[in-house]
Amino acid sequence: MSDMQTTILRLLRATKDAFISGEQISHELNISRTAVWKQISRLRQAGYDIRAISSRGYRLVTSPDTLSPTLISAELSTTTIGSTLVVNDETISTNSDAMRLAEQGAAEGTTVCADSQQGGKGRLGRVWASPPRVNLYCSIILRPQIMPYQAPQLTFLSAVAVAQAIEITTGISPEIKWPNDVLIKGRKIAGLLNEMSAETDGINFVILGIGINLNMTREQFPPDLRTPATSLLLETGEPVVRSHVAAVMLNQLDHLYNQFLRLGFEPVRAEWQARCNANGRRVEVSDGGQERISGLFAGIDDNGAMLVELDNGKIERIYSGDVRVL
Ligand code: BT5
Repeated sequence: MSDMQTTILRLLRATKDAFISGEQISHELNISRTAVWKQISRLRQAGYDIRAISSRGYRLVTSPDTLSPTLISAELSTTTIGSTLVVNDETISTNSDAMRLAEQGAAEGTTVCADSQQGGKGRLGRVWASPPRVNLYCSIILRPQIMPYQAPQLTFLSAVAVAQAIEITTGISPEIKWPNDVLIKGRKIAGLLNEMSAETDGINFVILGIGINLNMTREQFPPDLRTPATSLLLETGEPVVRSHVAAVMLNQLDHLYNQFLRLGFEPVRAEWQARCNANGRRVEVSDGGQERISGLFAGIDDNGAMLVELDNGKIERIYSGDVRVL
């Protein structure tokens, strides 16, 4: 896609549901109105449905739902994230791809997305269902100068970025469940998987793996999920443009990451906690075995551990386990 087409798309998107006149576009790009018309025709050939009314101008009705670096980059306003953007048709796991690139020295911000994954990874060897052409699967390489114990803080960063992106694109405010699930009405819409390479005194790199269910239909979910799941399509009844959601999420993540580097974990913690589904509630935590504790949710600490106030007033720090909000 040419720079001109990218700018025209940006202008069309900026006017949302309204029309933008051919004159305004020709003025912004400093080209003739006939040249605008030619570029619009090319965009239509590429699958964009653009309505034209002679007295009012142009309106973008729908965009093609391909996940391409050009479509995503057209909407990126980032300084770090997406500096290099790779989109694969299919892969085993974008986290594994990003890990390989990072080991070969890929720059901070390098982002790998895929249209489908054959071996999408969850935590603890679990599987992330990754059917083709409907969702977002992406992994981002970061090289922050922080200590290894601070790395879990970055999962909270991506949870907030995903929640904000869903809110911006659909108006729905998702909740976040400690440590890494993004939920809508208690159903999981996104999962996050951080992996890292570190020495004792510092981090080589962190991979932020992000999977968001966008246009996935009920039939595409595996029948044996551990927890109820959903997609934006199921929640709103409308398909979303995947490259748009991807760009919005990467823009939010870039903003949060720069804020994190400047100001530390505190602003992210505050934003995460405001969206947490356990605020003011009792929680029960099990370690997968017999051990269970319950108490009042009391926030997260600097290491990302969940704080639970037991009935005797003691604060327990939880580093892993399954949490149920009572
Ligand atoms: C996660 O694990 O939630 C982390 C998922 C991270 C996926 C992204 S996609 C891009 C990147 N590349 C990868 O290979 N992975 C990352 P966990 O908390 O362990 O949850 C996994 C559990 O969620 C599974 O055992 C299922 O029960 C359920 N699940 C699987 N696929 C799902 C889906 N698409 N939507 C909702 N739930 C799902």
